[in-house]
Amino acid sequence: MPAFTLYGSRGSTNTDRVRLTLAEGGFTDYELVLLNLQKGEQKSTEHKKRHPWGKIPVLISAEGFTLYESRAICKYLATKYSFPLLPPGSDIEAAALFDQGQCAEMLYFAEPAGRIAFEKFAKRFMGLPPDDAVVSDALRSVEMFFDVAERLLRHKDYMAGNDFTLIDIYYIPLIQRLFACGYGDVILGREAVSAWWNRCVNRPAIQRMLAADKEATVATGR
Ligand SMILES: N[C@@H](CCC(=O)N[C@@H](CS)C(=O)NCC(=O)O)C(=O)O
Repeated sequence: MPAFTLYGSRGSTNTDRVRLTLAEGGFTDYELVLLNLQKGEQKSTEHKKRHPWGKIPVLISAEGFTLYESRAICKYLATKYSFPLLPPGSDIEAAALFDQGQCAEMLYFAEPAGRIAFEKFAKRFMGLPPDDAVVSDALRSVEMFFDVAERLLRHKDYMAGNDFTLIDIYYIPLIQRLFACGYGDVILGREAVSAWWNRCVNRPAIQRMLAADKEATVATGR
């Protein structure tokens, strides 16, 4: 029996955050159950018992422990299986900087980047046109975010300090989505941000997972 089941969806940035964490930790003893969001499988009565808001990802351990929210799942997995992706628990300041990095990622980056991904990517599959006003407002926020990140990354290698952590992983799926939507310049147009991005995506485990996903995308024609 696998250690846990991960309920997710293909092409879901929140699921990919967890999958990248597992890839980086070299952990494979789990089952991935894919729900079809277009068919609304995440809103079934059965799935709402796992996630009261009817979303993915959700982790259920072999013992029945249930957890939702991608970042909480990533942190749980890194702690439980000792992936070297968290600051040492004994270093209170490093832990505080990690929490600070998570808040900045969620509120200042993922919020506007998620709006762009929804308008320019998800809506395509719903047969709806993007709202250009929402996109340009969100793009302005993302640009402003990376202007600040550019200054910070001139003095540290990674988002939460000098080590690669979960915080860096948290960015990867939505940045990839920005590239897919034609906004890669927000990264490539900034020297320190671009160098940080290369450090992240050139990690062997991350490279392998992204390459496998790219192949799967080509094979399914999405
Ligand atoms: N903050 C949540 C967001 C979860 C989320 O919005 N998941 C999306 C897929 S990427 C979803 O389930 N969308 C379908 C829906 O809301 O019905 C997390 O990080 O897990």
